[in-house]
Amino acid sequence: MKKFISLTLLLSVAITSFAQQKYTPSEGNIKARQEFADSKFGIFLHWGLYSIFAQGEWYLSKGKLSHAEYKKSADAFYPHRFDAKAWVKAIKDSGAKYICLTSRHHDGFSMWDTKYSDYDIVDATPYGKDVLKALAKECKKQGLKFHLYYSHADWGRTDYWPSRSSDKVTGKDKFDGGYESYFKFMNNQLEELLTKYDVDALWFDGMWDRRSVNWRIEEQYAHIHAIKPECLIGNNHHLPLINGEDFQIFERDLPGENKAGYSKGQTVSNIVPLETCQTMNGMWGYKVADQEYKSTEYLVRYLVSIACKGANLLLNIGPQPNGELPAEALDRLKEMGEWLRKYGDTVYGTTAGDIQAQEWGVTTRKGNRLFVHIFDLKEKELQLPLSCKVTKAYTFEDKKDVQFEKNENGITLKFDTVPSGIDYIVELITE
Ligand code: FHN
Repeated sequence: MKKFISLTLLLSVAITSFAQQKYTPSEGNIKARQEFADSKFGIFLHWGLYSIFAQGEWYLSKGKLSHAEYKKSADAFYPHRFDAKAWVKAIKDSGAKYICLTSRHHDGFSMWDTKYSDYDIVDATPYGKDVLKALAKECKKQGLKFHLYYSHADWGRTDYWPSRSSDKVTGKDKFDGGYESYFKFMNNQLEELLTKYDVDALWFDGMWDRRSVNWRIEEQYAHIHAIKPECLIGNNHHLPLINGEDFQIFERDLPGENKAGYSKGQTVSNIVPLETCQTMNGMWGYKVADQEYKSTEYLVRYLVSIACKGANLLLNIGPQPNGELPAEALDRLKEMGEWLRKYGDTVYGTTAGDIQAQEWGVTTRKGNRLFVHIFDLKEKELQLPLSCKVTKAYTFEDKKDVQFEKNENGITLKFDTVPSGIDYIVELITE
């Protein structure tokens, strides 16, 4: 008890002085950032109570449901086919280097045995097992990093502010004005996640739900870093980077773009690693009607295009309520893995390419090696606007020389036949 009090005291002293200062990442954190940036590919898993309804993770709010009724579904949550070992193996074989699991989404249901609520997978379901614990253990065993999604928004708690999304939910008591207790609840849960499950990164979401309030976010970040300095913090708030964050998130968009509409005003950081999250079909949580899975060809090209921006892809799967990953998702994981085993050297550990996305494709760089990824070329020649000197060019696949001609705009690659395939890669050695 004494030990606990002094740890809490130490933490709060550290946090109070930390919160006002500009955040300086620890050595371990900087190392973790680099490993994260090099890893380039992770799998996102939106899995929770909402999976049961098979209507996506927003069903409680979009369906204008009663929270009290929705909660009852916990008594039917029995993912008897869940196999942490098989999930992690399939994900590892896809070439992904980390997973990010929704520990608690906006519906407020916790996927671990939290002592701060009974609305969790162990206490409220007949399944009664801690899936987060099983996944954390398997990730460690199979060598994947373990990231956790954590929602700042909560559509059920009475100490969470009224908001556009939570107001649609019926059957719950009114806001009791007690954000202090919600803040404490979140910090307690986060402390639990960090100490019990040895999390490598925390992925926040939901701050966009109420822009006008004081989330005390830097204080929360300081609390996390005081517990585990090397834990990376990212926040999908759709805003520019906030002091204390270790990586920057873009939703359904490449850094610098705003096609999906979430990234308006999100200036791209040149200090921290970047990550784009995207769905494999159209929805984050499992939705029975959504079979619009993106093709492997599209996903490979998307991954490479994100790498060209110097960023990671966090590719989402919505596991089924029975605990299985959908067969369509497993197929894509397998095929992406086959591609990455052959060509991963041109993706992992790379930095942004010298030439940004063109109609024909993209580029990635690793030291003095520049990879030209050709997705779609109609001719046997390709003009590359480069300012660096190219000393050699060959096909990545079989190391056959590719003829090239220097000119005032860079070089022109000359092929015997028009390049084809998912991604025809030419490696250039540059000075
Ligand atoms: O509302 C969530 C949504 O359900 C999902 O979790 C995505 C993932 O990036 N983020 C939020 C919307 O910005």
